[in-house]
Amino acid sequence: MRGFYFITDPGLSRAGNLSDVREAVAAGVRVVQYRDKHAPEDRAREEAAKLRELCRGSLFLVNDRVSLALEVEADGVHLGQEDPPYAMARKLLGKNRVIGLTVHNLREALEAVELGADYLGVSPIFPTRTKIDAGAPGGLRLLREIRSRVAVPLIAIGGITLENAREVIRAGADGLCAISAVVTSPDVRGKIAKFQELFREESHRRAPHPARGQPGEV
Ligand code: 3NM
Repeated sequence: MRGFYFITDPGLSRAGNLSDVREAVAAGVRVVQYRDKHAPEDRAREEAAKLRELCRGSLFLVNDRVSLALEVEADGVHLGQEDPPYAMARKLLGKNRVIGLTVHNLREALEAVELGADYLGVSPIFPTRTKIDAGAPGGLRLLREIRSRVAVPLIAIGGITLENAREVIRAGADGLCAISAVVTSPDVRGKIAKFQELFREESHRRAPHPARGQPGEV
């Protein structure tokens, strides 16, 4: 889970989901999430199946749509607080698939860990225009607070750019996602590579976390 976490956004993308995911995989991204809140089922199925194939070497997750994840043999799902409840998703997906949960505060984070979430999306860190209902930003303070209490991987999201990513990593994020900063770029691969470079630069200065093993471990 360490490094850049890619999420599709067909509304913002310059080149489209397929191209973006190809570029992300070429940049060495280890986790790709297919997120399209509006695509009708048949189009979503067609696209997710193609993305699944592109992501054979990476973890391929589907946002929200558990049955779609099963149909295309995704590696798991990412669920928000309003998406299908964790227990139902776990029952359908079995114990080997990954389930990530979005959390907005410490209480939700502790609940998510208690439920058995494989990783947490901590959001939004900074103000974002990409998700209108993202709520008030929790800032780096929220990330540090959750980090101090939780050992599962934390993926930071919301308003992250190349300019603020380093402090997000330093606050304890294992991974981060930047949607608008990446998919609106004419060079998706190059942009992601710059985020990956920050992780490499920062990994040597991270102290080992007793609950998480050595820095740089995935
Ligand atoms: N979820 P950008 S914020 C997909 O807060 C998503 O749950 C969020 O986009 C949440 O990197 C967000 O352009 C969009 O700010 C993040």
